[in-house]
Amino acid sequence: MTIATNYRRGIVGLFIGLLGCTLTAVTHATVCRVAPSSTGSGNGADWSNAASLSSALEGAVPSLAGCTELWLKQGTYLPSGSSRSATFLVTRPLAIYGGFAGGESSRDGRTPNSTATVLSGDIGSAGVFSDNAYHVVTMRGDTQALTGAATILDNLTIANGNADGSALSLDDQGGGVLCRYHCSPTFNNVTFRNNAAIRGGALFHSSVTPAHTSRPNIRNSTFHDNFANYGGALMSAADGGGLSASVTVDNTTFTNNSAFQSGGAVYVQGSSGGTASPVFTHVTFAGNQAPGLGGGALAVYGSAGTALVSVRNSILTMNTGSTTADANVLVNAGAVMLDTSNVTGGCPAAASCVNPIDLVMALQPLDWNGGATQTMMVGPNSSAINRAANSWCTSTDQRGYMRPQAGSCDLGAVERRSFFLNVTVTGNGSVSASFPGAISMCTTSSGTCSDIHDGDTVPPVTFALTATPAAGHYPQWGGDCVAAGTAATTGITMSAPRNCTVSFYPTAIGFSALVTGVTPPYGVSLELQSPAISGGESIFTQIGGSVNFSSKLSFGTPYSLVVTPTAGLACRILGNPPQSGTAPRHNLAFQVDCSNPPNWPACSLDVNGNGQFDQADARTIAAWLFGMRGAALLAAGQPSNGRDADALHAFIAAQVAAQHYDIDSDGATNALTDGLMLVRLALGLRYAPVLSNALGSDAMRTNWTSLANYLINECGVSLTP
Ligand SMILES: [Ca+2]
Ligand SMILES: [Ca+2]
Ligand SMILES: [Ca+2]
Ligand SMILES: [Ca+2]
Repeated sequence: MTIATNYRRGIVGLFIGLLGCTLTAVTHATVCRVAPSSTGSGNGADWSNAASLSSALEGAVPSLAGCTELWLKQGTYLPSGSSRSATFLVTRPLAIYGGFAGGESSRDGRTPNSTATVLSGDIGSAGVFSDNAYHVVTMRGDTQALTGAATILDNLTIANGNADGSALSLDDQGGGVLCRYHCSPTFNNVTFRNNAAIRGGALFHSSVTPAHTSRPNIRNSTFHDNFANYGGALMSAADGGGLSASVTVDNTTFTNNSAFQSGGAVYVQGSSGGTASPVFTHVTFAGNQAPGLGGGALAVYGSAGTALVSVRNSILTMNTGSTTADANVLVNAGAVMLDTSNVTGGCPAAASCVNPIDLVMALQPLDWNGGATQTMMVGPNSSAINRAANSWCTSTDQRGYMRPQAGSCDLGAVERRSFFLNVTVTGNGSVSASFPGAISMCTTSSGTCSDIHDGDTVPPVTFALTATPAAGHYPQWGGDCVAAGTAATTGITMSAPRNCTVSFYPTAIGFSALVTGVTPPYGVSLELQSPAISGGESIFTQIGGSVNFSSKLSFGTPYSLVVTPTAGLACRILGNPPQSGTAPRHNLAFQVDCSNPPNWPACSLDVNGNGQFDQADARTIAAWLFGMRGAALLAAGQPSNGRDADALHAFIAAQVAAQHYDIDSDGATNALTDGLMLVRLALGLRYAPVLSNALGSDAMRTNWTSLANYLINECGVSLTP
């Protein structure tokens, strides 16, 4: 990489850093607040005037009719009335988000938990199922299309619907949700449980006329303990000429759903000229039952129509049917394509399989494993791990964790996490781990050593890291191990990726003072005062000439340098390091100039000599620190007030040699620390934003006051501290 490239990258970084603002997408959603019981005026404008869910869905007053987003406070919502036809009726596009504590001003403030907000059909006698609503939610897209982009149910539970009524009135389908006409909503982080129907216990969708499309999108959701005659959890139905019904299901778990007849979890029907072509990707079907006719996970009915089911990167296991052959899949006309999926017992005779897998998945029971829904974790040594086809990978798993982990995607709805431990060693020493087979070669100059651990072990993998310094050194932990300070050992809990650093520093800090300009008969006495020095101080007296006076300090101890010239001699201690302070980790090199006229330049940031410190000066200094010289330096330093590149260079070089531009006093003058702060100052920034992410790790001036005092008092800059 060229110096110029470095410079450009650096300058871009400087400006991004100092702007420090975030661009936020502008949305025009009209948000209405909703609570199980309305509060205040019930107009939904804020949490103290929360609407009831029914009035918000109906648009009972103009303010509610204009809602495009509903924020639901946590709690249980029942359709109003005791008629079994009571339902939460959705007839216009609405994004319905659950999980609010009540008080949030953004969706991001919610805790992901789909079970905190429950839309329940348990009307009538509480706990009695037979008098419950036929449909907890009814989505009817006949007057307005209910589409995925604008129609969302998110972070909530739909439970206790019981569609055991008449087929004529459609009260036999969709106990949880009945979704008809142009009905293509998105269900994200939804739990469907304890719903029942004759057809489609939790969700039934169909297009009704050829003009409508029915294509729901189900993501990151769990269907458990739903029941029906056909399609215990879900039924997609396209039963008639020109009708279509296709559902897309990603990262979703179906467990312990039952169909008395067929399709324990899912029943897909494309018959009499209809087309049903659902796609399931990274879905776990486990422990579903269809004892009557079979298809514990899936049943397909494609008589005189098209019923084509695609299943990818999924798990079908522990399901039961009427026979072993139909334990997972029943095909009654139509087709099931299983691509890179695990099916216990091997590829079902009725299905077509690409890369079939028949291994023990070691699924764990449905439980909370992170995310908004309960999931079935694959065991730490499961055959599901890294077995999926990367071409079908989703970007996250059901819990919202990134895929892939450990290089390849896992089968099913959950990606078992892998966390890296990275340890970076600098200085003289080594690091070892108590975990068997863990990091090795974590020694002097070896840079970073790494180790990978399972991220879903409960409780998390824990062990100890031990830093062993070379003689005369001590460890300083940083990164995720920063809390260990200078201890020899620290505990590591692999509940997240960990990046630790260990720096081994000398226990003794070098101290030197270069004295110039003392001629006989004049002399100067230097006193280094510190508790770290035996006797409390070290004294050196010099008559004439220049000398390097050196001593040792311990890190973290206070020090003070006292300079006492003989009468008639004037000496200056240059700006860095501070004349008194606390010993840092870097060596302290003082410059004491007693010459007349002074041998060293006074601190000045006015590089172009126009009488003030301005943006041109800051740019020139930053460019010089990035290594630019000659024409490039001159170009960066415009306007240069007539000074040429050599003059600019000579001025800055002398200032850097005198340590004046090491404004954070970390013992070095760097573009991305000292240079960045000067650019920010020249652009008018003041206070903490000047220092933010711009201090050297061993800086001695670490706050605005000390920085401003230095620049005002030593360098003559006009600032308001
Ligand atoms: Ca009831
Ligand atoms: Ca993986
Ligand atoms: Ca200037
Ligand atoms: Ca510095």
